[in-house]
Amino acid sequence: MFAPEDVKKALEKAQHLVVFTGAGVSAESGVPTFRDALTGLWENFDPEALATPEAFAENPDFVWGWYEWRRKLLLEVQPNPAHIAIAELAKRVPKFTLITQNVDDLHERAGSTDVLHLHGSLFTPRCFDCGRSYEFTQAPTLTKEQRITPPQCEHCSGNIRPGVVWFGESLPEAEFKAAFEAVQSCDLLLSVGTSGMVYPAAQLPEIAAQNNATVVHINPQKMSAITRHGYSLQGAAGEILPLLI
Ligand code: BV8
Ligand code: ZN
Repeated sequence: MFAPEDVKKALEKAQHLVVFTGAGVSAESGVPTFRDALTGLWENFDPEALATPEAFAENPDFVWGWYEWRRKLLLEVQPNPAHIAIAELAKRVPKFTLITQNVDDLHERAGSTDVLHLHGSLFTPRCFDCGRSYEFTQAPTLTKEQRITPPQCEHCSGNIRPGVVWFGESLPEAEFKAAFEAVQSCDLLLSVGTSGMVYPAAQLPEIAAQNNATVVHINPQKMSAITRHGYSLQGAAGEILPLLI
């Protein structure tokens, strides 16, 4: 049985630590995981159908409403002890890389810097047509789940879209390249709160294992049984990660 003590030993020796996170690291802050974010208006929708350029082109108000709903939820929550422990871990090792699938800003609000957002962010909207970036002028106004007409681009009056990576869209090149290089050279990788279902991000812990890094999954579920590599530290990130500091 792999214990926090074993990770602490590995941390003391680590030259390059990679922390790879998913929705589970934000769960204890009250941020619904990707599938749980489908409430009310969006309840009966499959995320892979909603989080696509096609869905936005077809139904911009419906999709924009969903993202404004998630942005509103984020403004009401705080980073949790897992985010704070990860920011602290960065100071304890010679080389550190933080890779996330999350589109929230809780790692940054906990003090982490240079976070590699593989799937974009809810805070970097841009024009769907000309790609120019857009600055939010106000907090989301919606009081309940509702359709909202996206703002218009001041350059080409195209619809403004969320700055996230939708299914079928390629990941941001620089971030993916940096993440790929990091997992190939790290000696310890902590995979925190991810079900490892979405590709190509889900490959990263595997590549680290193939490069002889020690891989530890921190998740209430026994992930090593699912990924067939690495160790499992079963439990909530907000309870386990502070034990490593
Ligand atoms: C692309 C942004 C190609 C949007 C997201 C290979 C095989 C099969 C399919 C594919 C493949 N390659 C590509 C695909 C298609 C697709 C894909 O992977 N589909 C899956 C569903 C089968 N991938 C893509 O489309 C990608 N693009 O491939 O482009 C291409 C190439 C060239 C040119 C053009 C195109 C793009 C994928 C990105 C999609 N965008 N997010 C938004 O947020 O709205 S994905 C989104 O879902 C998140 O970012 C995240 O990645 C994923 C959710 O997963 P998790 O974060 O792991 O969360 P989940 O809820 O699943 O699990 C939570 C876990 O936490 C659980 O394990 C739970 O036990 C645990 N937990 C709960 N509480 C806690 C906890 N753990 C710790 N502590 C707790 N307290
Ligand atoms: Zn435009």
